[in-house]
Amino acid sequence: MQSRELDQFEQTVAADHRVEPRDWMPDGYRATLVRQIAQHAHSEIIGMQPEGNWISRAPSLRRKAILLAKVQDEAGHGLYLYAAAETLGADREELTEKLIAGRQKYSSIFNYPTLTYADVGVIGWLVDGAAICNQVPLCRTSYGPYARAMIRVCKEESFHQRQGYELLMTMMSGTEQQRALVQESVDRWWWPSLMMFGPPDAESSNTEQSMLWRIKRHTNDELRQRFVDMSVPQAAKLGVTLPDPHLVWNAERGHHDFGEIDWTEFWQVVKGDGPCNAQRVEHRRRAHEDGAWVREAATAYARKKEQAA
Ligand code: FAQ
Repeated sequence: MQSRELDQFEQTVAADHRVEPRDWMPDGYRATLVRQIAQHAHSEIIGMQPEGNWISRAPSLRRKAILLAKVQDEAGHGLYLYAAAETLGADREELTEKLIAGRQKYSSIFNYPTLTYADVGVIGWLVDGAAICNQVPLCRTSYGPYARAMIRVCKEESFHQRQGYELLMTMMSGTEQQRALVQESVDRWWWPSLMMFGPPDAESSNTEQSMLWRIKRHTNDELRQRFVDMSVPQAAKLGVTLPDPHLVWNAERGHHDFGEIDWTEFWQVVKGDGPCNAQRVEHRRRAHEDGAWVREAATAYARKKEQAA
């Protein structure tokens, strides 16, 4: 016989109410959330690196200020998400150690290099665009603290996407060379952006259960399709070509058809063998070690305050 607690949990999820930290929840639900939220937090923190690479070389003070603010926002998103994972009993220090040891994942997209300044605009447009597509439905995810964190994160990501698109619009109305830089960058980032949504549904080990628990509200392929349909008119308005000869409107389906994603490349990157995996993790490890004195000082200060109280 099913326990009263499980009944109550299932009713909460079925009624689209939120599960809160003190509520009873199945172990698998808790473990899935810790896995997804930790990966999401790690992605935000590692995701600071590709764009951070251009802060010192932004072409004007205005562009530098915008980029600094964006990268700082990503740090903030990582912190909300680590805090959400802590409400499930996860330990932040342990999560960071697992990331550095390669035992927890982060999004494949951040293992590609940022070779030109146009990449800053294209990351804003396509990577933040894909992130929004994936995360807006997570504002209705069944776990309360994650859903609430997503509301603020999505507002900021939308702003990021607009700044990327505005940067690209400016470059596209510039010189021939600037337009060529944008096109070259779109050619490199388009396919990795489609990979952000995860493996095809048939190979997605977690989707079915996560949909039943209403952690995920749409499948990987549904969200990828939504992103393609959203990006095609944006690319046309911008004046760039998406690098896929099979990309065509299918009136019957009411969606764009698109070419086959290179899933061999995707799994290679996910398993740690992408162009920048080693560099990204090494940078994170160094930053963590360099920050040890700050954590020690903050802990000592908190202890002192506690004793004084
Ligand atoms: N990269 O069964 P599924 C951002 C793994 S934030 C690496 O389909 P699931 C903001 C997956 O973990 C971007 N690994 O998995 C920003 C699983 O492995 P596991 C991050 C991937 O969880 C913008 C295995 O493959 N966003 O961009 C990837 O149901 C600009 C099987 O996959 C989030 O994390 C991948 N792309 O669905 C920052 C959103 N895809 O753990 C800076 C929340 C799959 O079983 C600059 N997460 N894997 O060993 C999600 O929505 C889901 O976790 C998915 C994957 C959709 C990513």
